[in-house]
Amino acid sequence: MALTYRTAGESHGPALIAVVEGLPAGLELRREDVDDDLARRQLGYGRGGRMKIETDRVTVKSGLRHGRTLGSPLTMEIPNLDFPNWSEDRMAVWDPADVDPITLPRPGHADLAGMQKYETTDRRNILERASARETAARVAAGGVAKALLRRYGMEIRSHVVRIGPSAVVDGAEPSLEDFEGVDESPVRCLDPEMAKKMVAAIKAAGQDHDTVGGVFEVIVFGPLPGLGSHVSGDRRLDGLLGQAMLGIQAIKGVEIGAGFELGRIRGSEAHDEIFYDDEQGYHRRTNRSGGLEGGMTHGAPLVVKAVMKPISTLSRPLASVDVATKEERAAFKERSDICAVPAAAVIGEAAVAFVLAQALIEKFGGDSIAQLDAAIDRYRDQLD
Ligand code: EPS
Repeated sequence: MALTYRTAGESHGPALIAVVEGLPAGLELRREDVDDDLARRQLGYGRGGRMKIETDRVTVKSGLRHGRTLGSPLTMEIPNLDFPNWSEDRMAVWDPADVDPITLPRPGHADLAGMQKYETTDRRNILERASARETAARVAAGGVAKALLRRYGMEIRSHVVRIGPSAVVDGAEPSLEDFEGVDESPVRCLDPEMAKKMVAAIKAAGQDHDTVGGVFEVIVFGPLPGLGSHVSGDRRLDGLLGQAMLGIQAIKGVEIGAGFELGRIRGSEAHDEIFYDDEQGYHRRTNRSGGLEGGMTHGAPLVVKAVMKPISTLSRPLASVDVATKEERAAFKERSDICAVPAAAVIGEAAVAFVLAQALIEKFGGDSIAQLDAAIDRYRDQLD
């Protein structure tokens, strides 16, 4: 059984839901495995008013008993605490309500293409699902994936490396210990001086009624070698990670390891030479491959970067066209964030975690956690 997840839920509907299927029975889960990441997703300098309304926590509806998975679909629900403010009219579930349609699409959002595709002149029918609020459910699924990976020594961290013009200088790859205080940084940046500049960039964008994007990096420490496969393009982990990252709202580019820089340097500088000693086994002194060769993990940390475009809801809106009248008018204003890159980094962790957990289950299978443990132990012995 492959490991999969599906989310459901609208931004201002009753709740967000994640259904995770294909987990082995007997995996121990703690509330914090999921709720701590949900809380981390809500943080970051530059978030809007909504985060003051919500306190994202899951209620488990199926698949868990006495803190252990049953092997059945795991359903997690995150209520939208804002829903009661919308349930009477704009987001009433059953009763028709007399609400004016929003006919002004925002440039950069799913609005216009969604209205054309799904045949509606009310932008709300599109934006409610396109909203990045949905990522709360993905983070819940990612929290479960992380708990599974942690059991086998894989730890996932993230940090923000650019907000608008302010970027950390490319230096040594951070170690696991370097991430200790990253959640205390208002922008989840490892360099406190750069964090101040990033905060200033967000503040300046806000003062200009504008928004700002950035770049974050996700690192997996201790990946088991041999996850993914070279044998078909759609099984290469690079491609699967790219899909998962680019499937996050507002993500426009992904790099693995040295990424686009590899187009500038020569082969002799681009690859990670292979060494061996009794203590470390096979190892590398560099990690330009970002832990992946031939679409497979090779044991070095997995390093994935992604760029998030500036949020497309502007409080000084860009030009648009009213779909009801075809008149040129400014796009609709909506409550939003100035910058959500620190939150996107947490969502990126979840995306990477789920892909890696899928590759783990694909390789080792097992209906129970004991069967999975045994298969991984055998593999480790074989590697030794
Ligand atoms: C978000 C909730 C949303 C937005 C944001 C992310 O809440 P609301 O629309 O009620 O303010 O803050 O969504 C978007 C950036 C977007 O474009 O829709 C969240 O929970 O992360």
